[in-house]
Amino acid sequence: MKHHLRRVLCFAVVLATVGLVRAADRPNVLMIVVDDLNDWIGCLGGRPAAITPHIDRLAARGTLFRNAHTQAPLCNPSRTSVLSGLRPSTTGVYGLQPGARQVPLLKDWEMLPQYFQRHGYFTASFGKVWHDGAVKPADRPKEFNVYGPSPGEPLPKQKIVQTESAMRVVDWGVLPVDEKEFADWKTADNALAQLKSRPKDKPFFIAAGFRMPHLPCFATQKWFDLYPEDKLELPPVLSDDRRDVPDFAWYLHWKLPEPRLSWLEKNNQWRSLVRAYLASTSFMDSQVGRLLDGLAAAGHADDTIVVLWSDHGWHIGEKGISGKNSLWERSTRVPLIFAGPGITAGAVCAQAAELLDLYPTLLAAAGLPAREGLEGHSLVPQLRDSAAPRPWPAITTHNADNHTVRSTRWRYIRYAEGSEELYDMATDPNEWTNLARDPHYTEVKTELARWVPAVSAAPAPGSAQRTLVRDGTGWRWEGEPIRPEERIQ
Ligand SMILES: [Ca+2]
Ligand SMILES: [Ca+2]
Repeated sequence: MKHHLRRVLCFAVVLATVGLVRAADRPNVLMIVVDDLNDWIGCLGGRPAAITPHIDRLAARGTLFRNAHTQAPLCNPSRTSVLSGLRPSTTGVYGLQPGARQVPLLKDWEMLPQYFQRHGYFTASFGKVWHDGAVKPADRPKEFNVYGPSPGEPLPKQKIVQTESAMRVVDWGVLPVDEKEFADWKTADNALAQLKSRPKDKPFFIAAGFRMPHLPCFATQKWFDLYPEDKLELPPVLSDDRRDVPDFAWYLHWKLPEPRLSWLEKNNQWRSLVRAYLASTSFMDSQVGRLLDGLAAAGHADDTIVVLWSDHGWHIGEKGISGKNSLWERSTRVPLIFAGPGITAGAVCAQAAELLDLYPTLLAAAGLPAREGLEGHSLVPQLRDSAAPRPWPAITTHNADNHTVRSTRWRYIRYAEGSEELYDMATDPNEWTNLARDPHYTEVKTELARWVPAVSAAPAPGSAQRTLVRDGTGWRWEGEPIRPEERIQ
């Protein structure tokens, strides 16, 4: 019996290897993308703690990567990296522009969903999967069989919070509308409808991209009620935390005082933004729940790989800023969860993982042929056994030539002009003490620095000008000031 089982298993492995498994027998994929969700979710134990029972139950039936990091702390470059399987330092996509298909290297590059489509999958996208505007309407049919709608949020007649910015999306608070008006509700609805109406002779790859908790952080009253103001916890911050970071970092990671955080402090609104971020996170989580319930109701709980990830994290006050666009843990750390056939339930992997690993991982987990030329590494060994060794750290890049390397224990940052930061994440999880100038850590830095990409591509044509120039005693952006819309992305 044992021999027989072994023979059957060997045969299955051979079939999968040579690509003879019928497409219809392959697992489906449901990819849930979240926008600007940091690690304040229940299963990651972040503080303050968001109430996220549905993401937590997905983690409980799968494998949670608790040291997962984005390759770029901004929507467009992060999503371009995930879907192409290439680093920002390879593509030169560091900013909100250009869209991937405008980059010569990526013009005809086979993106992750296209790879599934060529191997017999029906593919569909709803909500914000690619960054808004990254794919021109004429190109959309090439990216997915169905490039579904990506609704925007309902906006109140007037801004709820009169922030320093006139932009309508820089806003947060209770929005007393029917929940079904929210973009994420509609996106869940559209994905669930497609689950029913899809062609049944093919496995599916359906991607649903939620917009919350990206600004504007709106939700109905019941989600705010989860977080009574008097019991609200604020993130831990150290005043003058930036004293021991290089000059260059002051400019690359927002010149202080950062205008929005100053406004929050001056107007006593810091708590209100934290509360709105948590409330909109919980609302988004409820839509994850609707997707998971719909998948189970359609009979696909057991034959579908579900992967959930956020494009990058978010600061609300840590290191003196509110927002993203930094090389610190608040910006780089993201939720990353896989669940489904062949994936260990209830497992937590502490080793460093990159969103870049999604492309090779999903191919391997679905039994598709591996693809040459991807820069990530399959996480399937960790999906089988979360303790399986993994030599690679996670690397995040912010504008050309600024990199951070995150290992299980350390964070190392090296900026374009050579200055450095080093944090011992085991003893200093908030990254308050920069150890880079302490000669005691020279070897640690040398070991981490060898992972810094050897070549950083110049910003791809069409990128916004983002060059820091030395000016007197410090640095400034060439063509200052930083455009306000870049602050809110
Ligand atoms: Ca984002
Ligand atoms: Ca510090």
